[in-house]
Amino acid sequence: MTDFASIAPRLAEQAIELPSWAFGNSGTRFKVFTQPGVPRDPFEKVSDAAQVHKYAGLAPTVALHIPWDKVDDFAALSRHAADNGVGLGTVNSNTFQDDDYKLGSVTHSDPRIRQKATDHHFACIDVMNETGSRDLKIWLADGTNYPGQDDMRARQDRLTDSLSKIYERIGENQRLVLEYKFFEPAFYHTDVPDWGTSYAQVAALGDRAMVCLDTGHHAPGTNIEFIVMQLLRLGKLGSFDFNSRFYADDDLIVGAADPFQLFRILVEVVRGGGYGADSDVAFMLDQCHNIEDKIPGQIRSVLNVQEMTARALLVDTEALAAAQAAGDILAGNGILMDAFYTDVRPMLAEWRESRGLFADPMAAYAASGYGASIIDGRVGGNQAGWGA
Ligand code: PSV
Ligand code: MN
Repeated sequence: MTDFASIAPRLAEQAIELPSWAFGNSGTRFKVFTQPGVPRDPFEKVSDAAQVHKYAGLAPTVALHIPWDKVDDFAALSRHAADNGVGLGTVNSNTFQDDDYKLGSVTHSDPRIRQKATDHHFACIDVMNETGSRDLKIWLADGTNYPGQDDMRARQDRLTDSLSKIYERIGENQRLVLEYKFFEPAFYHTDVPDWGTSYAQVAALGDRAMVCLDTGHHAPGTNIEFIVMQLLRLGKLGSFDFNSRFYADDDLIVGAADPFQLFRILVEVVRGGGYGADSDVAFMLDQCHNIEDKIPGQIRSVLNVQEMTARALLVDTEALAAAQAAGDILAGNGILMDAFYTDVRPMLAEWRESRGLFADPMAAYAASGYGASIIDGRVGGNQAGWGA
């Protein structure tokens, strides 16, 4: 197997973007739980995200969600991020929390509502221009609940039309990334349910339109690493939204439900050139921490991705290629499993220390007192959550 020392330099190339919404209150449709110390505004969300980077050393940017993270002065938010050692990243649009969008947003049959949804994306691009963000990430709740409710073909055509208007607006150095999800909140059909639909839509737009793969957005049993391989092969994998699921869009800590799946995904990422300084594939988390502490939840998450990345980098690719060429099934499988079963945690701890980082980021954060300071300090105001 490849040894850790030879892959160590590559680990420094990793950057994982954090979602601002991971730091706000969240829950299920049954209950949104509040936690003491939760941010009251985007500035405090960025401060919390900066803690994750301070302790884990691999989460240098924060994704924004508009309008949840709308502020009067985005330059001031960018400065606040920089002062805390991080930057602002992807801008996520939101066309799923307005009564007008009950029957859809950019796919709606009413041109007024389609225009409203398109204008919202234009406003997101204005934010990107202020923050210097590269990616506009679009996830649509559009779909129907009943057969016959609307014409699926017409909706797909309206989607193409709206996306092309949005795409025309993005700058030369910006990208549009279109996320897919197979169900929810629409239950009969979803307008962008799968990678194929997202791919068909973005391929028609142009080079700066890519697919976003959210690991939680597939039917049980889907071979996600195959999709990763295919999108990388086609040059259309724009970004990852990492999280874990047991059942549906659970948004649990990445690597918690099925670490082996995360490993397999990262093996294909590395194999396909989607990892490292030369790749444009964005690694992001899209998670909520409904019952556990949010900042340590995010620290644990980025460490999980780092651990599985290290294991993926450890795969002896030469030996694997030889086994595959020889048709040696068990050798090929064994080479992959050797890397997967390597406990890289002690080596990562040493590697972190050698770079002036904390050997144990979870323990260092716990000892820092930051958690208690925000509980004491954030008194009054309205905590951020799914509406703000
Ligand atoms: C809804 O399913 C969702 O979790 C999507 O994955 C988006 O990326 C995220 O919300 C933020 O809009
Ligand atoms: Mn997502």
